[in-house]
Amino acid sequence: MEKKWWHDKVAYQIYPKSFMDSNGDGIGDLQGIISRLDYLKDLGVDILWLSPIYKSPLADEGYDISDYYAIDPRFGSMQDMEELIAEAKKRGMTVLMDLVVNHCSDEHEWFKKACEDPDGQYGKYFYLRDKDPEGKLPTNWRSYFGGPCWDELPGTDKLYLHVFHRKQPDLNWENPQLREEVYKNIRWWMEKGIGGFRIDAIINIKKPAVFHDYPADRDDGLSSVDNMLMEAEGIGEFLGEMRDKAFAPYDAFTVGEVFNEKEGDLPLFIGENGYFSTMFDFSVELYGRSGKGWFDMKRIDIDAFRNCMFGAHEKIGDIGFYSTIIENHDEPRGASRLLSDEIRCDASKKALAAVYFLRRGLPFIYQGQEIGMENKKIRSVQELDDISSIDSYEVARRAGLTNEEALETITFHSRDNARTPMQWSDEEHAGFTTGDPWLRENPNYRQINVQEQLGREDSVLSYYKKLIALRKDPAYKDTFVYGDFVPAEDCGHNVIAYLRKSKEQTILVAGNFGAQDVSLKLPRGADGSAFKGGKLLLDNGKEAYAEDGRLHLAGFAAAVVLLEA
Ligand code: TEU
Ligand code: CA
Repeated sequence: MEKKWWHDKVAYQIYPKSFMDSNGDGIGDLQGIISRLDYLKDLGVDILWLSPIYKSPLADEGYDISDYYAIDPRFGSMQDMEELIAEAKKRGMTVLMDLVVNHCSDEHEWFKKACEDPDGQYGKYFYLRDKDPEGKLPTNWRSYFGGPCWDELPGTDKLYLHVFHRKQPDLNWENPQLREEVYKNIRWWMEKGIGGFRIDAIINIKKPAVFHDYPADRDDGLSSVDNMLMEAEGIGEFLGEMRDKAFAPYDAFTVGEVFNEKEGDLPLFIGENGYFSTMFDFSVELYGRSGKGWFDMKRIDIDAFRNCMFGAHEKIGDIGFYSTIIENHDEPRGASRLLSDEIRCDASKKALAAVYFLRRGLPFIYQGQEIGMENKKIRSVQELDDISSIDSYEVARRAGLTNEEALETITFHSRDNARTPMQWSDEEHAGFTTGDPWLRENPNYRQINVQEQLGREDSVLSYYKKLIALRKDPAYKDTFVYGDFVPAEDCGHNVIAYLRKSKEQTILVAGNFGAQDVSLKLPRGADGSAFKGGKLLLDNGKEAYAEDGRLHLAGFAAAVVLLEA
């Protein structure tokens, strides 16, 4: 595999609205991020992905953009953005923007012009259809955030398509003029000195040639967007063109948010000269999904988590590099979803960190993950900000769940969990703002916060720093970055263990997610002789040692061991 500058890096996702507020209006902003760059540098991260900060009505918290060339005043100014890029660069870090081009905002001027003159140039930027006198919609597709994908184009006798919220009209990628507008914007941002993009919801840009209904899959008579996506062919033409015209001239680093690529498409997406540099491994996020809604999702346990991870590596093999996560701004907190109440503690949070972080791939840390932030209890539906959670609550109620049951589901799955203010200290509002935070903080900030963990040698934060340092240690880097990923054979219940193997080294990464002690047989080396023991490169404060051909792990222990014959 051709080596790239980003292969040995560590990435960090910032959700700007909740990261750090510099002016007391309760909303995180660019100056807030700048004020925490030293914290991020000290943590050891290199690539910063910012969720959208463009001008936006924030109907979907910035994933609805009304001007691709402007910063929303709530987050700051273009000057602040330039300062952030420069200050990051000074510290050897690079910034990624979020590229949200499946849709724009209904407050974008393109959409306004389409409303004024649907048959004109800008009408062709969207998917418009004539209204049926009987009120039948063009298709029965259900939008991701609930309800039909079609709404009235204001002031006209037409409808427009939106696979997300009605304030997020889909852009018509079949129109070459629209595509050129997108590429122009990408190049403009690259000229500003960013490192590249995280690419939002990109699989949705290709629709089937003919729009038609699919069998209804809920009693609302609608059908999941997934069915239409399955039928859509030829996304590669758009993605290849975007790569060649916009990314390649700048050698942009790109990470695709791709949920449902077609069987066998992985090499096209992230193989040699793929459409993107990398894409997220979402196998854990997809686990247990149900067509009925969040309330019907199957909960994941450690054994299923391990199977997802191992399955992903089997699928990708040597094709390319995944980006690995345990959470992001659309997901519950990893420590809450992947660690059940019985096993959640600092040691298991560290074990979770180790097993995902040392996989083959580019690790992303989501803000607050490094201190072990958790889901918050949602007490009432009025408290919810996230449009997707509000819809999912209603879906659960319609399916017959009680208010309490529906809230319990939402508490577990809500996107708001990831969006609560970053917990900097035990001061009021977690040190995030001197004003009223836009979203209520998690009350556990009194216990879980950066200030308390900084400098405490056995904190989750200190452990993340050690993990990052270990992955970058010149003595092992080649093995962690390019070594093969080989599942350990002897992985019992609640244990996740694998080998990272280069020509010179075999490193065992293992976590015990149960309270009982376990022991695993060490594998054989390349020459067939069994490993007898090894050098412990990192522990998590719980007893772990390799001896007499076995690795011993106390309850909740995690170990990274350089194996020796
Ligand atoms: O998420 C995409 C998304 O919401 C998923 O629903 C995905 O399309 C689906 O699971 C495929 O099976 C991105 C952003 O991360 C999210 O915050 C936005 O709300 C959304 O796109 C719309 O821009
Ligand atoms: Ca602010």
